[in-house]
Order: sequence, then C-alpha cells, then structure tokens
Amino acid sequence: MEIQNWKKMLIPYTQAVDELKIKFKAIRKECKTLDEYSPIEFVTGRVKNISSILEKAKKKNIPLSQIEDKIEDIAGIRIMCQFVEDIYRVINIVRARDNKDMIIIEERNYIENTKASGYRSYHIIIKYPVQTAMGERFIFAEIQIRTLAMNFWATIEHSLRYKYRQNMPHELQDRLIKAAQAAYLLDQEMSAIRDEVLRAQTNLPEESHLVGDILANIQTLFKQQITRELQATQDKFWQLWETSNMEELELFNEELAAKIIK
Ligand code: 0O2
Ligand code: 0O2
Repeated sequence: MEIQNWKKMLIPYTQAVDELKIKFKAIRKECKTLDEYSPIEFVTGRVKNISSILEKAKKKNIPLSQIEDKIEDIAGIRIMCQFVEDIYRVINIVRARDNKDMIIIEERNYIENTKASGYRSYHIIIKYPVQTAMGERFIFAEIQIRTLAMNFWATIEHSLRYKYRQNMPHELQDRLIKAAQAAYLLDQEMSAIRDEVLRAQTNLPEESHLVGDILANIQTLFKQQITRELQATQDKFWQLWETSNMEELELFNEELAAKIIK
C-alpha cells in the first residue's frame, strides 16, 4: 500500500461493507416475512479507520506493502443475535454461501474458546469479490457474529481498552472478567427460556394481525350493511314516488331525517 493513497485503497472495502450489510439485512427481512422470526436481530458494519489500520500493522509487524494481505478486518460487519443458538443458524447461512458470493477462509470460535479478556464471539474471515472499475477484486472481510449480551460486553470493554491502552488497572480487568461471566450466564438463562420468548414474539404479530383483520371485517360489514339499507330505501322511494302519495312521501322523509345522526 502506498500510504498517500489510503483513501483510494479503502474504496473497495467501503463497497464490500455496504453490500454485505444489505445482504444480511435482506436475510433478516426475508426471515421476518416468512417466519416472523429471524436469527438476525440487527447488522452493523464499518471500515477500519486508517489510524487503527496503521496501529494494527505496527503491533503485528506488518510492512505497509502487506497491509491488505495480512489485515483481515479492514472491512468488518457484525451480526447480532438474540440467542447463542441463533449464532449457529447464522453460521450455517454463511457456510451455505461459501464459494458462491463469498469464500470462507477461516472460522474462529471465541464462544467455545473464550479469550483471556472474557471476549466471546464467532468470527468468520471471508474473501469477498468486489466489482471495481478495474474489474473484479477479492478482498478480506471479517464477519463477527454475537449475541446482544456478548455485544454489550464487547462494546464496553472495547471503549475501556481503548481508553487505557496497555495500562488497564487490574481491578478493572477483574471486574470485566466477572461481567463477561455474567453475560455468559445471561445468554444461558435466555437460551433456557428461548421457546417461551419465541412463542411470545411470534404470537405478538399474530395477535395484532388478528385485531387488524377483525377491525377490517367490521368496517366491510358496516359498509355492506349501509349499501343494503340504501338499496332498500331507494326501492321504497321509487315505490312511493310512483304512487305520488304526498302524505306517504312526507312520512318517509321524516323517517329518513330521524335516522340521520346530527
Ligand atoms: P432499522 O431497522 O431502522 O433499525 P446504516 O448505514 O444506517 O444502514 P450503520 O451505519 O451500520 O447502518 O448504522 P449503525 O448505527 O451501525 O446501526 C445499524 C443498525 O443497527 C441500525 O438499524 C440500528 O438501528 C441498529 N442497531 C444499533 N444498535 C442497536 C441495538 O442495540 N439494538 C437494536 N435492536 N438495533 C440496533 P438501521 O439499519 O437504521 O435499520
Ligand atoms: P476494532 O476496533 O474492533 O475494529 P488481534 O490480534 O486479536 O487484535 P486478529 O488476530 O486480527 O486480532 O483477529 P481476532 O482476534 O479474531 O479479531 C480481532 C477483532 O475481534 C477485534 O478487532 C475486535 O473487534 C474483536 N476482539 C477480539 N478480541 C477482543 C477483546 O478482547 N475485546 C473486544 N472488545 N473485542 C475483541 P480490533 O482490531 O480490535 O479492532
């Protein structure tokens, strides 16, 4: 990489992040439409900023010329799930696309192999084809798949790690490890009541659909009834009009006026 061209270098990474976000958001939408339940809760994505790229290169002794070959998370998307079980469903969705619109290079299971910091997540490193003005290019991208609890912990730990760099106080480190254990227990508890939660979440839209349907039907019936009544009123009017009986017509008009709600 020529450092003066870093903005240009990042263009395909931005494109990859945008495309991947659209693709995984589409899966969420499709699942919601078909199933009313999606293993994907929400998707975020980012291109690593240049200062983090340079810092990572320095930390890992990567020469500038090899940054694109050695740093695998310049493009990164994050998929958040409600339950640990959902993570494995998302992993299968990604695996099913291997050698189609992406190539899986490596999977890192930090859920089974929790990092010393307490970090848990499932990482899939892919090669993603980007269509550039100069033709197709394969670039690395990292897909992180985690639960909401894992994400909560990682987001907070990340900001503290960033603030303290290498000098995080031991007490804080211990507390973060305890918090990671609490997040782990939360995931376990949520998995234990997963069926109950899923029923509640899928019944909710059903119930609101039902109420919507009932109200729409009442409205239709109401309109139909009015139409039927109007037809009967019109028939009666023509009948009275043919007889030219003014008294009856007046009576009829009084009846009509009485029906009008003022
Ligand atoms: P929706 O369905 O309206 O929520 P973007 O470029 O805006 O599409 P970007 O830049 O990645 O996406 O934005 P960001 O802020 O990273 O968040 C991406 C999506 O994740 C946004 O939804 C957020 O609403 C959603 N999100 C972020 N944090 C949370 C969270 O804690 N809980 C939930 N449920 N959603 C969250 P969209 O894309 O605007 O769509
Ligand atoms: P950012 O700011 O998240 O983009 P490493 O050598 O561990 O730094 P490596 O070998 O490239 O990195 O791969 P790894 O460990 O599979 O993935 C690195 C990314 O995972 C990190 O990106 C984080 O997003 C996340 N991650 C890994 N370990 C931790 C951790 O202990 N705490 C938190 N909060 N996140 C972690 P970066 O490069 O840190 O950048």
